[in-house]
Amino acid sequence: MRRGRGWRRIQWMNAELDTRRIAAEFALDGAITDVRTHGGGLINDTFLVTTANRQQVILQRLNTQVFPHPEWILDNLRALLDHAARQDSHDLQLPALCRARDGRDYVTDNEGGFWRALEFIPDTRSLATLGNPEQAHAVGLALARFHRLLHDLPVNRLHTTLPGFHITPGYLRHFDDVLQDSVTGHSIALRDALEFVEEHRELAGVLERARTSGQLVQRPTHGDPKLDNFLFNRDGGQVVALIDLDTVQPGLVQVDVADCLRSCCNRAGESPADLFAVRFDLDMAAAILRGYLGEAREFLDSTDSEHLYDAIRLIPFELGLRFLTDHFAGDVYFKVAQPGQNLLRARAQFRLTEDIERHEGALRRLIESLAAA
Ligand code: ADP
Ligand code: GN1
Ligand code: MG
Repeated sequence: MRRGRGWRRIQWMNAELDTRRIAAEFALDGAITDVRTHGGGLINDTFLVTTANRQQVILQRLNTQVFPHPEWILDNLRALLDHAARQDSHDLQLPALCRARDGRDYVTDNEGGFWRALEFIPDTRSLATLGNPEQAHAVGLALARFHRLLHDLPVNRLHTTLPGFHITPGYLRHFDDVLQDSVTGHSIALRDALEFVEEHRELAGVLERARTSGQLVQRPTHGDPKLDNFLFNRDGGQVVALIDLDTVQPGLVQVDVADCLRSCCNRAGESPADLFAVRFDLDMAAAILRGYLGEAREFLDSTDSEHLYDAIRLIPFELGLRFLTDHFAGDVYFKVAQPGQNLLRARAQFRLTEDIERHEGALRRLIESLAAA
């Protein structure tokens, strides 16, 4: 049956009413005056809620297909916030959890939805792309401050909220399974992407081999430090907060650094209008690494930095593989605005990987000189 515009409007109004009802279950200051969708994340649903007393909170429905135990996310967040509160001083704000009226810090709905609300950090902005190396330096510094804040939190205090996250060989196995069951015809774009994966199979295990042989250790990590999860002050000169803490779990700090670089140094974005515009911006990378490594001495040793280049090359490949798998699987994991977007995203990450490979010598020299400084 074809549904018209009127039907879609009713659906939208019902969804808005449901969201308001959920928001009202949190202990907010004043009556709710506005609820609107917010941000452009690919996994959860985010809303900005405003009350008559001008309180603002971020209300989120966590994606329970992706996070099998959403309550573990809150356990981790509490562990992280308590740990941060015990430090004498730290230079990074983290969003506090809002209580629900029943005293818990989450609300569930009748359809199995899992909701939580966070304090809105005011007077900030997130950037779509980095404007200059000073901003890049501020991002690197903030990520190092986050890692430093957490490095003495015993890693076994954290749940693994997302099993298999950033374990590249596991993504490759899943890709092979999905591809086997797929009936999609193979266009030139698809054939190129498949060929890229074939050429990079060996790369997939590079960090897992280092981890299982004991060269790299797991520590508390952010898991998703892409550019829009760094909140800048109004003039865009400093990072004041790091948000989107759902993937905080045991992992490799090298993966965080690499994920941050693949997001910040690709100024054409994740769904570029022109694939040929995708580049790895070496100047931005240098500024981020300078900010990060300058601050990270307390918890990084030389073996840690030796694996940085491998991680920087691996993570865009891994993300491309995840996007490509989702394209074959029917866009079941990453939200898309139109069909084919996950294929475009995959191709963009693969181009980024290629550009990183072109800069291998320069990147290795840069890391070595900054780590030795
Ligand atoms: P997602 O997991 O979907 O990426 P985020 O937690 O990153 O969701 O939130 C989406 C966007 O909402 C962010 O990029 C940011 O602009 C805004 N946002 C989220 N949390 C806060 C907060 N506590 N204070 C201010 N803005 C926030
Ligand atoms: C997802 O939730 P969001 O949009 O911040 C994904 C990340 C990817 C990112 C790519 C839990 O992050 O791993 O790098 O999309 N998060 C999860 O934009 O899978
Ligand atoms: Mg986000």
